[in-house]
Amino acid sequence: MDGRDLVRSVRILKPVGGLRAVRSAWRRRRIDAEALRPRGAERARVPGPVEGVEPLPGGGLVRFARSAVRVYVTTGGAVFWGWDGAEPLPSYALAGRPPEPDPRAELEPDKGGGWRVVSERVTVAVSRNGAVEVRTPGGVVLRRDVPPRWWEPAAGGPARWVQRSEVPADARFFGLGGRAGGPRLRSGTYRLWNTDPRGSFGPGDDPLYITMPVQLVVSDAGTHLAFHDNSWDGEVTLREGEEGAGSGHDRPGASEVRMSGGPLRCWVVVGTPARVLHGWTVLTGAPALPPSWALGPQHARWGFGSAEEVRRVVAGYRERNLPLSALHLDIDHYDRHQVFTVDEERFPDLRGLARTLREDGVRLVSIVDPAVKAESGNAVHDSGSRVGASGAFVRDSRGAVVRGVVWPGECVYPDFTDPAVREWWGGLYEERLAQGFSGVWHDMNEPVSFTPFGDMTLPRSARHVLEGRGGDHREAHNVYGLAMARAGYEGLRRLRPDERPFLFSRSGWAGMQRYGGTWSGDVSTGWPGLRASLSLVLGLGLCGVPYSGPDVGGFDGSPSPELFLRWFQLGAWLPLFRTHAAIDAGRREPWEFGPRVLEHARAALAERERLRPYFVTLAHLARRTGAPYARPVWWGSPEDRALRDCEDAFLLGDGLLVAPVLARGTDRRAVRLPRGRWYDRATGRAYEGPGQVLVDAPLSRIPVFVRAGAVLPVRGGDGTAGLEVWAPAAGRTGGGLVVRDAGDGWAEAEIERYTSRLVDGEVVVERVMAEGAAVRVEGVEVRGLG
Ligand code: MIG
Repeated sequence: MDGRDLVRSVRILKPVGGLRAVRSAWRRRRIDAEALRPRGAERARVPGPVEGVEPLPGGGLVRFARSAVRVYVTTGGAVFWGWDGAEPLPSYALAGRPPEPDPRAELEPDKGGGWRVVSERVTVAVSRNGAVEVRTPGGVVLRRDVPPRWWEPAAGGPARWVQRSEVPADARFFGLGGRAGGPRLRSGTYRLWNTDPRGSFGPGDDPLYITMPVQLVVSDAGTHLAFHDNSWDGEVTLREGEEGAGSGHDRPGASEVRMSGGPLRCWVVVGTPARVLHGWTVLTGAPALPPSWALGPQHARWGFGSAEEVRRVVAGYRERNLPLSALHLDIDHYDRHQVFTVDEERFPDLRGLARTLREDGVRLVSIVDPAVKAESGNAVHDSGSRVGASGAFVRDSRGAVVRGVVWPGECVYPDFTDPAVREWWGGLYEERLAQGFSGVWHDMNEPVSFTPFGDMTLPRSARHVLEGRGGDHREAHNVYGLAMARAGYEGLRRLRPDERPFLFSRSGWAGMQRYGGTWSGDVSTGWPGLRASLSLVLGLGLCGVPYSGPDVGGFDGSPSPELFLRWFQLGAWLPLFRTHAAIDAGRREPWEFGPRVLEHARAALAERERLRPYFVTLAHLARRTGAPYARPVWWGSPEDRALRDCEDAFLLGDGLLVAPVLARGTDRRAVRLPRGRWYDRATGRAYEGPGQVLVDAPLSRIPVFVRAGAVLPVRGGDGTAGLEVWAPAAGRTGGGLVVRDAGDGWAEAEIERYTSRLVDGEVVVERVMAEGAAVRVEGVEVRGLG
């Protein structure tokens, strides 16, 4: 533990009683030492030489002297391989049944005594000693796994393994869940263990709350996603390659995945970035569609203190005519920090408060923590103790309920990997709905138990049901938040079947998008934190989780007015747009930073409101295609190497490019544009990409560009729907998709398709109807002409 950790722990432990936490940490250490034998002597193993093959649907089984690998291609073009009998199921990541093997794909001999499966979109080859290669249909190698290696403890127990892979020398890595130092993942080691970083984090802190063995690799040869479906503690070491400047001495990029147990199985999806994300959501599920109010501005704070303060804050927005869609209540509205309770003294009539806010168009969102106060008399504790034969709470290897320390004091932890526990827990949200809440915010679900030293989580030996298979926390830890999200989402669906749940969760794993989104967690206040918050949103989007956003203004301390404003201006263009801060941090209401910041924040809010229909469209498209709202600038042109290294701007859907200000004292900034014509949305000036341009970035706004020809759905100040159209470049056409808000239920909204073209110096916009007929749209607002 370094000095900073110590300071952080003291800050955390003071309010909950340090002694208890120290005791709990010792208990954890003792119980793990007793239950988890040291690994002792280990035997190393590699597959050895090939011995035979067995054709099976979509591919086959290749047998080696000391292992076998099942490999197949699915109808959607995703490739699966699993060693030592590993199959796609069981899996926490997959959405139900895995995709079917492609019946046309067959195992055939490959050069050098190996075997391969050729399909329309991808070829996968297994060499005679167990290397696995993924190639494009043209035969270019995208990824080459050397034969894996296992270490088996002689005394029994989980085998650990390592898988080394090579990727092209020019490749860039992205993903691995939410990483603060990205979005481009530099050479280094990234741990796979969901972690509360204690206090607040910056770009150098790793791992954070959401880790995933998902890597998105972009190179000249193509884009691919590799997913090692294994939830155990592990680490990934990445090394970016180097090109020998034509000397022929390229050093390939490398990935080394090390897992401390669990299956060695891998999914690979290849194609354009859009294809890859689509394939990924076919595998792991479509992102939940947030209700449209969740795409509006939201405000939170730990420590609002009382109903009066909440009313005062909401009135502050209304008096200044600032839009506000939702207000979030943190743990301080609970009765002594206990989940599913209300402090009746400070919030005497929460239902009434919710009702009046709702009349003003403001919804209430509630924090939900997983840890339950270990005290009989606590209703959640008592009802949980009656679930099934042994109760809902995680037990240790001796059968005693595991106790940790969180805000309410000594706590127990629901085992969300048990279907019966999920069902019980989901039912508890009835109380939240009855209090008038419209959505939930899951926190502390890494899960956290405060400790002054070591890992702030449950003992590694703690037992989990794991859907009936049984296992321990080493396997369950990383999917704890995911399983909690499932419990909450399914509970809300049962309780209120006509409304789409609004849920976002601090921790999670591959597939969490099925249940909702996430947020940055406790990003530290400062310019580095601002940068880290963009990294998280972009990286998570590439892992299939499109809805997220930072604590605008940073979690701790007090941002300078300038920093707050720049954060606010970025947040306004991200899916979750929420101001939030810690109990001992400065204020985050936009009027707290002086009149100038207020006016500029007002402008950012107005832009957000104007583009709400665009955000609604992007939410629908994310659900249907897996494409995140906020995408790295290389999304449409991954072959542009300069764009792969660009981390200070992003695309918002197909139409916009947002270039936030991430440094102090900026009034101009360089922006790297993808190919094509782009307009500065504020000045209307046209720029031709690809290339770098220098544009104004005054305090009043951040640079936002529109793609020439774009058709964007907007909402006028009076609430009327309209289209904002930007002239296509001469000889080019443009267009856009629009999906309108169909309410907060489950009605399927139709996709409207628009095209734009130049006819005699005039922009013609047409709506393409189902039968291919085109209907001219009159009266649109066209910009960028001359
Ligand atoms: O240990 O509920 O990330 O958003 O305000 C801190 C109090 C617990 C951490 C969350 C933060 C929230 C805070 N929580």
